[in-house]
Amino acid sequence: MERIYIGMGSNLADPADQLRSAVQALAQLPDSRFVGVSAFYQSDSLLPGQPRYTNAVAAIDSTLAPLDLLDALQAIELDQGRERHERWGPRTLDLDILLFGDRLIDEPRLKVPHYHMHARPFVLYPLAELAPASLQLADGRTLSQLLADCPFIGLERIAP
Ligand code: PH2
Ligand code: MG
Ligand code: MG
Repeated sequence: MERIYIGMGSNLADPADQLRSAVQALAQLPDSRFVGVSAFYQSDSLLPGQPRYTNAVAAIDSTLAPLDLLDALQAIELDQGRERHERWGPRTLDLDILLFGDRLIDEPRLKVPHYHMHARPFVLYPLAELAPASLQLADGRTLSQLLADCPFIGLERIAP
């Protein structure tokens, strides 16, 4: 079993409800055990002119291969009405594999650790609710060091 952290985001069609449904779906993944989910956090979109996002992080333990997990997560996104038009467009549900054990994955379909997670407050703060502060990311920095460089600005923590 490897510990996997999954970033969740939504900015369409009742985002908090989308995240709650996603949690139910993650709990049904084959060959996996659901570990937990952070609180939900609201923030403005990185791209102007889009609705505000609700984000959270979930943790699972799994023996699934990374690309099999990616397939399963994309199936959940589609099931919840995800449509891919433009990159970074508004979405009903986005499920991103942030960390997969201590693996470095560089495949055309999947890069882990997730690009940009190191500097996104809406990823790091929910992640910190589930992961130890000593967690090492690929560049050798710990989660607590990354948080120190990532002020809690523009985030609103809401109950799940
Ligand atoms: N995801 C994006 C673009 N902008 N902004 C917030 N606040 N949260 C997101 O998850 C997010 C975003 C594309 O992945
Ligand atoms: Mg994303
Ligand atoms: Mg994504």
